[in-house]
Amino acid sequence: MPENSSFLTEYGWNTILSEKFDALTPAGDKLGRVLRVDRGQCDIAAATGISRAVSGNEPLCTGDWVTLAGGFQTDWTETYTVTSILPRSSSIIRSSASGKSEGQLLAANVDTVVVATAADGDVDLGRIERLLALTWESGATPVVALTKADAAQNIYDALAAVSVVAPGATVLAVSAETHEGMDVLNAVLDGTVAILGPSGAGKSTLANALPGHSSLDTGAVRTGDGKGRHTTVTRELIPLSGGRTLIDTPGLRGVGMWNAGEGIDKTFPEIEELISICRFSDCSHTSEPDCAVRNAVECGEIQERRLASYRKLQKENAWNDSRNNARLQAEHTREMKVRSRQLKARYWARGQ
Ligand SMILES: Nc1nc2c(ncn2[C@@H]2O[C@H](COP(=O)(O)OP(=O)(O)OP(=O)(O)O)[C@@H](O)[C@H]2O)c(=O)[nH]1
Ligand SMILES: [Mg+2]
Ligand SMILES: [Zn+2]
Repeated sequence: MPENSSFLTEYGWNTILSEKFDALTPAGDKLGRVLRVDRGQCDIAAATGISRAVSGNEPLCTGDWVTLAGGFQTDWTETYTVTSILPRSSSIIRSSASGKSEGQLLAANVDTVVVATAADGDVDLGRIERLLALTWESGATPVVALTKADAAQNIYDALAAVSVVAPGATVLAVSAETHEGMDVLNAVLDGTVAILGPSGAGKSTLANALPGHSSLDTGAVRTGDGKGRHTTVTRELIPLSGGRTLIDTPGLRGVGMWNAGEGIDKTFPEIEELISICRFSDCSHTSEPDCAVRNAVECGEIQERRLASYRKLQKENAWNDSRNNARLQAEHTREMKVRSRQLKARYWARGQ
């Protein structure tokens, strides 16, 4: 354990991590956790308190455990340099919004993901499925929270619809206003918790209503379309009670699939199960005879919408995979060219 680690305990440090990371920490370096990243620098929690750190070469992410060297004094604060990122137990990655063929890391070392959806408007089932796929893929455990239950037209209908798209996940109705469901939510949150969902879903309000000392900014939704105003602008890690931590995130505009094949399968287990009993092993579940998936749709066991959603996510994932593979291939070719040029130059120099 780093000396004076009681402060870090509030940020999730424990004996299991200590066993894992102590050997990986260079002598003289300190340990820290990334709370917030902004322009090449970040806020970190270290045993001595909260400080600033300059990022190293690799891109950092909120939730990362890092080793630190330094720090030198700048004005009032001690600034460290990040010397390495410790192995991540989980990474939440979406396909980057910029359309580049790279994934965007949203949060690291997350144990529980709260998929937040406001129950006072139309519940977007497709978005819940997307968030579940990237949560399952990351290795974290999802909890779907239907927020603003106090303002819902019919919370039971919403719960029923969401339960269909979230097999294997806990689905809860909660209200930060009346505190309905908050005890149950608090009980199922474990370790590092990340809250994901669109702007205005009530993510920051929910985080503030959990036991802890959080005072995250919240903002009213727009009148008319009920959309949020993107109040939260950075991903930020804060302590919760009992050594747990929470990462509040800005509202997600889009959630693209990134290397999420297994996550998609786990999101649609009832479809996955049927695929193995289709007559043809390469069945596309469109018009083949004895297609178990189509049969299940026809007799109403599986919703048409759900099958369409499964197909869409798979297609998108395959497309992003292939773009990523093409990028990796191009990088590899470039690297090989450079190496062969270097090798040629060396032979040539030796021959002189
Ligand atoms: N009635 C009701 N309103 C809520 C509840 N939770 C949040 N709200 C309201 O919803 C609005 C948006 O809440 P935020 O917590 O800022 O939403 P957010 O998901 O953090 O939004 P971004 O930071 O923009 O991504 C605020 O006006 C909140 O007061 C709730 O349980 N009940
Ligand atoms: Mg917010
Ligand atoms: Zn089939």
